[in-house]
Amino acid sequence: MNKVLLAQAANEARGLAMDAVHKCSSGHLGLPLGAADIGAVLFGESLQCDPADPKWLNRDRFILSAGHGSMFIYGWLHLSGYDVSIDDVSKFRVLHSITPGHPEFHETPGVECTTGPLGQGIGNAVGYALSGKMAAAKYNTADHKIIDNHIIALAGDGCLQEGVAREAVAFAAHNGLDNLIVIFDSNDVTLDAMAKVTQSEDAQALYTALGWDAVTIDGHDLEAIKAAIDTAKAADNGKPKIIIAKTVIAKGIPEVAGTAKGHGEGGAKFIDAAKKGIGLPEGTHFYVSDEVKGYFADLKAKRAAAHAEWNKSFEAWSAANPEKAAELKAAREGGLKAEDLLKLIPETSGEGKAATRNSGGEILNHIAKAVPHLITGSADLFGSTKNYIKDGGDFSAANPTGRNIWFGIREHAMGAICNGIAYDGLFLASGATFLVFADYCRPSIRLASLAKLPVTYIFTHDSVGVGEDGPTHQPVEQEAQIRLMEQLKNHSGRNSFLALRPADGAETLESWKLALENRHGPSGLILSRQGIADLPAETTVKAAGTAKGSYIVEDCEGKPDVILLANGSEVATLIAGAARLRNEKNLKVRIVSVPSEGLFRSQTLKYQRSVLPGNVPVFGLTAGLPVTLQGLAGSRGRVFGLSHFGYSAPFKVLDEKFGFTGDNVFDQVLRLLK
Ligand SMILES: Cc1ncc(C[n+]2csc(CCOP(=O)(O)OP(=O)(O)O)c2C)c(N)n1
Repeated sequence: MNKVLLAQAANEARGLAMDAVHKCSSGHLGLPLGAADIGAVLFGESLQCDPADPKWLNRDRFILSAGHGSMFIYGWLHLSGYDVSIDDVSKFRVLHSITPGHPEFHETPGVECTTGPLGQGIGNAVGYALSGKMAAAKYNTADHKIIDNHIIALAGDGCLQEGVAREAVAFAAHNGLDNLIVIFDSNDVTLDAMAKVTQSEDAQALYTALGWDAVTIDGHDLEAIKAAIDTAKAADNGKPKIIIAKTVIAKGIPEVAGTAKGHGEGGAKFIDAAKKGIGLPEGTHFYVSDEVKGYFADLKAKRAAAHAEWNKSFEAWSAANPEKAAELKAAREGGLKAEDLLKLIPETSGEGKAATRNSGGEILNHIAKAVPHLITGSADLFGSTKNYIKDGGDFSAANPTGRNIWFGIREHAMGAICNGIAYDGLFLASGATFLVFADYCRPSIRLASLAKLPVTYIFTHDSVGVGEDGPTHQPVEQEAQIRLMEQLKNHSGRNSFLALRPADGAETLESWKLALENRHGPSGLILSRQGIADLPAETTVKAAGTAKGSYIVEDCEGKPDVILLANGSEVATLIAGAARLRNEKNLKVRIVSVPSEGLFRSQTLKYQRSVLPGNVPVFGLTAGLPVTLQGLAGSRGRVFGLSHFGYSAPFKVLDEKFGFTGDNVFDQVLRLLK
């Protein structure tokens, strides 16, 4: 290792961070300066990567979990030869630059995750590690080890304090993810204060007790850093590794180094002297020396050569294992043709008076047979969420090809881990819990939406129909919250989330298809606990209608007197009410199912008007907050929903008490039409 050169590179990386933060008068200096020596060893020595091909299958994945230190990764990506120019670095935090305030997936070559919300990156790294273990077990052969890499995450006190990280690190150890290395930038400082104000655990003892290999080093000693990484990489011992690197935050700016003032941009006013102090030529900005440029140019060539060697072995592997190669290719390209897959599913699948969670489980099992890279998991609720892949095996250290992930009671980590799997792009991940606990995963769902990750969330027990478990377990406001994400566009201008609440087996089948085809962001399947009778429409009508987000389930001759609108289990209740309205009041009634308002709003205006013409009063029924359907019912319409928590009682009792009956639909509609 060329220590002199790497120490110089570390100081030049510090200089880049100082200039970038100073130029835009914002951002965080503490981590890029404090962890610069770690960056030098990683990017200048230890990372198995090819800057010319940031998506190389066998690269080490580097995750800056502490995303606020984004100038760390931008600086090192630039220095090590990724397609991040000095001009890009100088445009830190400028609109539409590839160097946004916090790292964003898709925006910058070499950025593996969108990070910044602390702790998520640890969950993502665990997801990457799971994906890596699974891929290695699935694709490596005795003759060819095409996947032989590590996941390396850099995290601070903030990430490791977060609950999502605590869940994820326990999961990682329990599942023997020894391909995971967390480097803890342990600088004893957080944002407001010294870390001792908010934490007092012994990190080495804590992680050791959790089942990690933990080592504490001087995070400015290049040799110690390299030795720790080498040791961690070499130990295939069933344990994830944590390197607790003691560092001085904002090292290089003496006025703020080692204190909370060093965390953000507070040190920026001292940078002229600081740059001089670390040996950068006076008066220069965004300075990189010829020596450092030369070193990294050579290294880039060496890395490309190593990649080329690997390519040979990959080609030999592909020739020897055409089926595996085809599967890997299909998984990486992601061009899943759900239409073709669904031909394999018996037509009757999911039909009958079934709970949509049961139909969903049955459908998932059919799809799993056709899509070998589809995996799923549950937060200790497989028995209820029904998404267990029969004959798929359970993922564990001993069985890394198991397709069922036992996340434990760790919903938030489940979300972040599924995101990590999706970032890696080798497996299609889904995770399940009760709808009411979607709240526990929401920060990860938000990031999946922003980062356009194709994760499917399976949320069952979708209403007060949960019954006896009572208000703690009965979702009311959750659907409305999730549907807000349907209104939020991602950076490609598409709905950032696809929320589907099917009303029967046929709609559930179509919903799964839509979720699998949705490669542009996450999808949520909102499924019932209780049995629901099939809707009266033809299966083909239901399928085509679900694909449009909303459709007419039952119509009348001519212009309707009223349109009844709902999704999920409430559609069947509308049908009961409509029968009385027709028979007793001779009303012309149209019934509309709306599994996804977001999808419906994406249809042509003509289609939307053909379902909801705008000149007919609309009555909406929802077991959620009335606002869930108010947008579709319009100001002249009326939505009957729940505006309060539920109670513990059998669901039939609650349906009567709260008015989820055909008779109440009858009364409410007459009131609307008065
Ligand atoms: C979930 C979340 N909460 C709060 C913040 C705001 N925040 C950014 S950095 C930080 C402190 C992080 O401390 P540490 O990881 O020790 O970073 P360091 O001070 O070493 O840079 C906080 C609270 C955030 N980004 N994410």
